[in-house]
Amino acid sequence: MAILCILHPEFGGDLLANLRRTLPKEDFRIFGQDRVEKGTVEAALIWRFKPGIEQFLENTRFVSATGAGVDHLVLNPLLPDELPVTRIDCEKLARVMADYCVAAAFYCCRDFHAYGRAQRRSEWSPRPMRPAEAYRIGVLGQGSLGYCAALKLAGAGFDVRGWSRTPSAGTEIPTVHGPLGLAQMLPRCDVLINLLPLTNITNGILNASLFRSLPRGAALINVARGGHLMEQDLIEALDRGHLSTAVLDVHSVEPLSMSSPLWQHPQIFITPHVAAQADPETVAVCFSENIRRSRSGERLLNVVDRCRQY
Ligand code: NDP
Ligand code: OXD
Repeated sequence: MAILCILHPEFGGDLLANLRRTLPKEDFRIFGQDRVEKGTVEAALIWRFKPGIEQFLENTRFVSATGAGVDHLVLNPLLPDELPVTRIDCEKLARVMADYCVAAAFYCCRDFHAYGRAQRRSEWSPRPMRPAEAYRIGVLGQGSLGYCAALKLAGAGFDVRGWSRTPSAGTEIPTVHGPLGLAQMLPRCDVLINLLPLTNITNGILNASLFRSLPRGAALINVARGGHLMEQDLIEALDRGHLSTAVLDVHSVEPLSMSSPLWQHPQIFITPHVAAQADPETVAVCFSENIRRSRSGERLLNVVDRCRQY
């Protein structure tokens, strides 16, 4: 039996080397590159679902995402309904994401974006400065990544609130939940950070109506998925001056098309989906543990709830 892989175009080579080191006896095949017999795939490891792979998944025991997000799998009607889906949920990934969120929050709050534009005009124009505790930050999603980011932002001095679907118990961050909680939180967010999973419910959540609920001058940081954001609504909110800045790491189409108006927008800062990458050694170890568990009939780790879609 083989392990079928679709790997990240840039970082996949490193992962394959780690997988081969961790599971030296396994037969790894790359989808679209290596020959694969139908019915011989024991497990699959997928960075992004590619149509056609489903025909090889009929005897497959589980499919693992190579990262934390599983929308490309669980929202895909081609993925067999009963196939267990696992994901990467590790502390190192959460820490790297939290670093990005803290950097992006200071970038917005200390006006680095405006200073970058002023520099390009050779313009010396100091702006008022305030300490971190003067800024209220809302973090959408209080899962592995959102909670770690919220903690690190609070540690940096920001006044942080979190939002989740269900009530969070025993958290060090004040949290609200559900639609009512969101309506209460948004008017007090100088910066809104999105760390929700993309599901049928959260799709398009960063839209004109949500932006209207934010205070004038608020900034948006989207590090979750491009599908959360209604891009035209964001551009309008920035152009009207209702939002000040947006930091976008994720995009509805990746790589972001050269013709996208987001690239040239003066209030948008773009990074190429690099907020956090699961460390290849950790992915290989987690996957190898699930192979062992699946063979010995034990419960898999980090199984996604296919009904909840995350
Ligand atoms: P988790 O599954 O651990 O957490 C999800 C959180 O979102 C939970 O708090 C959950 O609430 C909340 N949530 C889900 N649906 C809703 C809803 N309808 N309303 C309110 N809250 C909701 O996810 P992770 O923290 O591990 O990852 C989050 C996302 O980050 C990933 O799905 C991925 O898209 C993105 N990501 C981006 C990366 C990048 O480089 N840009 C890297 C890695 C991940 P509850 O607690 O009640 O269940
Ligand atoms: C992930 C990602 O889901 O990198 O891990 O986006």
